[in-house]
Amino acid sequence: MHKTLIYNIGLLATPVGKSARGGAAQGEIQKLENAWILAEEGQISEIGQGPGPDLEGFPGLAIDAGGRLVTPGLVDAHTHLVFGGWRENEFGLKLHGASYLEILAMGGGILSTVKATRSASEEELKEKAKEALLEMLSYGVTAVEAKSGYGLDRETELKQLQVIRSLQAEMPLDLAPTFMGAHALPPEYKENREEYIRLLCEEWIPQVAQEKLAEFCDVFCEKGVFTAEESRKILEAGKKHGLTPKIHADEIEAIGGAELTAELGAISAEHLIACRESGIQAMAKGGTIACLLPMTSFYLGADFAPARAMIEAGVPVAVASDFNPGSCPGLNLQLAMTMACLKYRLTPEEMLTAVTLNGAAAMNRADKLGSLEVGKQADLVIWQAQALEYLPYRLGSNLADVVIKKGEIVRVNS
Ligand code: IZC
Ligand code: ZN
Repeated sequence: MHKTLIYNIGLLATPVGKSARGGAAQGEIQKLENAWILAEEGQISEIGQGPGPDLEGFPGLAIDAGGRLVTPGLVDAHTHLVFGGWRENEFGLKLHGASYLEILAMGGGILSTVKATRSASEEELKEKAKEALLEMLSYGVTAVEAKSGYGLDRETELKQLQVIRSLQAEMPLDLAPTFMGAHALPPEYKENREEYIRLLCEEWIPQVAQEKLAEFCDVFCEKGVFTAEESRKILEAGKKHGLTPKIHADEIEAIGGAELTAELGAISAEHLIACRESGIQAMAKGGTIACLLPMTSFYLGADFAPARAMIEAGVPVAVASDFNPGSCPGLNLQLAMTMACLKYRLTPEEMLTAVTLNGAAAMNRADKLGSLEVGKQADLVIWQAQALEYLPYRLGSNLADVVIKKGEIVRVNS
């Protein structure tokens, strides 16, 4: 049996449980000093404090944490991982005053990434996404949600999902695939949106589900993109075929996306910058996780989502990167952690839950990921830090040192 021991942990900080934590519970994490973790076959079998198992003749891999901080591997629960090209030209346009939705309406934005993604080969897309995953791993991220949505035609949407599937087979990260054919209306259907929605609901969703290429279905519910009614229809079609609903809601304007979550039983609503009280109440009622993306707020020069109001209403908050070539070309989740504390006013404890257990729950993987407890996967980070607060405090530095996935060392930064 393959064993791994991580010993001499100065502080082990982790949320606890197999489901999302909301309200006061989001800030209740376990802190164990002078701890050790034993894993067998990639799963945690024992956690203790004090000297721990004898190192002499230990039958497996023994890793000295050097008296430092250990947390669960970070979970990035919202990314647009697979895409062709970049959009640095929009950076200039924005600084000359164009808004995100104006650029999209001019055929740029998502639609320019669609062109680049359609013309890239599966191999090219895979290489590019693989580089991003390796960079994420260097920041201590060990699980990632990844959306399609830059094909907007059957062939390219399937190509993106195939890339995610083949990366899952090769890479030491857990990937959760989401079908997002409803990311924008493709130019070919500009005059015929009903037909595009029919294709999504009656042809592509059934095929994606049948080929088990995705677990979730997501829609960009936004002014000028998909209405709340259209979003409901698409997410219900997904549900009928076993795809769990997620929704991009209230990113720029509140048009009723968050309010749909309770009736749809959405696992998460994402962005929520402009979320209204009625949206927060719907999420609380539906047990929906609010997946917040502070780097996107920063990058768009927009407001920050009302995270404290969500926590007060008992809505579990997750924090993710939103890595994409438009509104957040960055994937450093540690930077999002700092922003979550400073801009959402999350405590370091609430923030840790947001980037671990609640992110895992938004990916329907809280039974095996997102905390360091017996029975969970041994995914963890040994940090260049002694205290939890040190992580959000050191703005912009990469503090991850040793990254461990299923009990194996997969990245060392020092
Ligand atoms: O490519 O602009 N908001 N989708 C919804 C995005 C941002 C990604 C993009
Ligand atoms: Zn997104």
